[in-house]
Amino acid sequence: MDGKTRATVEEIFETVAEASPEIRAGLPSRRLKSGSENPSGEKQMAADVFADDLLQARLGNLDGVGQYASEERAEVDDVGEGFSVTVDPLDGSSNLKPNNTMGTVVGIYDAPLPATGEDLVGAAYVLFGPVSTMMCAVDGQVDEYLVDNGVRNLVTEDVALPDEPSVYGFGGRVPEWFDDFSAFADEVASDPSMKLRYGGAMIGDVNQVLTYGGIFSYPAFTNAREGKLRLQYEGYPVAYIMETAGGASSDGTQSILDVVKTDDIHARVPVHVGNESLIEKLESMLDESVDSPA
Ligand code: FBP
Repeated sequence: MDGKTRATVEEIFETVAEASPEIRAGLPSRRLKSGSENPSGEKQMAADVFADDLLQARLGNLDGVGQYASEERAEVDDVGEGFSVTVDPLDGSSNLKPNNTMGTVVGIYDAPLPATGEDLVGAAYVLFGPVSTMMCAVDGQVDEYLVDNGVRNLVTEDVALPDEPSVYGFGGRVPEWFDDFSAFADEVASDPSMKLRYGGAMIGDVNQVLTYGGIFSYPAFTNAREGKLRLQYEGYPVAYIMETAGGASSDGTQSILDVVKTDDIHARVPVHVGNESLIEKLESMLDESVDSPA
């Protein structure tokens, strides 16, 4: 990766880190629904809209950013010349009411949006837990930072997914899972070394997997084969982070990074990320089934 690309990616990461205390400070007074829906038809929280507006203003203002897109706005914003940035401003915002984990997810693409997984030059997420942390993936390496007053302080250099999986979290309604995914879930759950850890915010659940080893899935459903999570804002960035940390990703049949994009900036994708052994097992069990979502 050339120096200019690296510098721009780091500037985007720094801008997101700088905005994060403001996003966090804006949460207590914005725990109510905004009264509007996002382009995917979900009720927006006032906090979703606030975080989106703040990030659009900050990231859109950077010299190296050409496009800004977010889960909370219908169209891609052309803001200048340079990389395209996708944002899920508050991933897991329904966790705001019960005061559970949530975060901000960012993808940086060297191509106009919608882009492909191969166009990613960096991805990151901020996690609002008891403390704010940030996981940044760029140039073949993932680093974890503590975010203090908007400044990133390195805590773990070159994060590597633990070899031995120990936690799992599977999203959605169990009766709507395909039988083959249910069979896989049963097998994971019956492994005495595996514990259920599920919090309802993708980024919190993925961070547990990155920390302890294991698997997170938000699968295809019998009534929604494309699953729930969005390819450009959630699927590609989280797959990039997990694969850079030595793990694997899948939409059920292939790496999420190889999923072919469509013209829909809000397209969805089944998401499975975690240890390679579990992703291989998952793909083999989905392959064997006649009602596999592929
Ligand atoms: P938002 O970005 O709109 O919050 O949606 C994403 C998400 O909250 C994920 O973080 C999480 O994995 C999933 O939706 C949970 O959704 P549900 O509670 O409907 O299963």
